[in-house]
Amino acid sequence: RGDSGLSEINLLKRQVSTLEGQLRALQSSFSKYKKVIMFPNGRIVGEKIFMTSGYEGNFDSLKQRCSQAGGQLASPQNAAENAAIQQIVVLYNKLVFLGINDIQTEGRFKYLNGENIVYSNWQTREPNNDKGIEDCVEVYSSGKWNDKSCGEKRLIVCEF
Ligand code: 293
Ligand code: CA
Repeated sequence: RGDSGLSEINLLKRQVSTLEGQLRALQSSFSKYKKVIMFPNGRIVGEKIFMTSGYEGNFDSLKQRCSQAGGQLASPQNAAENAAIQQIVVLYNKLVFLGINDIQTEGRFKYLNGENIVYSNWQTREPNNDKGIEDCVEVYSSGKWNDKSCGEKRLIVCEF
């Protein structure tokens, strides 16, 4: 070994340094592409991406469209995620439907996978199941939630 071992280490050092440079370039490029691709219809919160296409429809239609795109209707699990959805509501000046409903059991709001919700941001005196027909959840421009009839048409926001 001796000399040949040392030159092999130096070769590896040069290769690592080259890779570090390439990784930095890729990271800065990716950071820019993220901004470009999110403008102006999407928001990134941690690992989650919220995106609207501007489409409006009833709950079933929105649910189907998100699923078709390989995502699901926006289902905020914390205040930061809810704020991202609120920003889209404000930007489009249109209320959205979340991937949350109490269709199965009145008063027990669940995600589309059937699990009970872990976060909520109800408007005061909501959910009120007005006229007994409100099983879906819309987001106001304040970010607050209201239960609403699933047959109403709202803006789509999917999460990926
Ligand atoms: C009632 C009382 C209103 C409330 C409304 C919504 C409908 O009309 O204060 O804003 O229900 O909950 O979803
Ligand atoms: Ca309501």
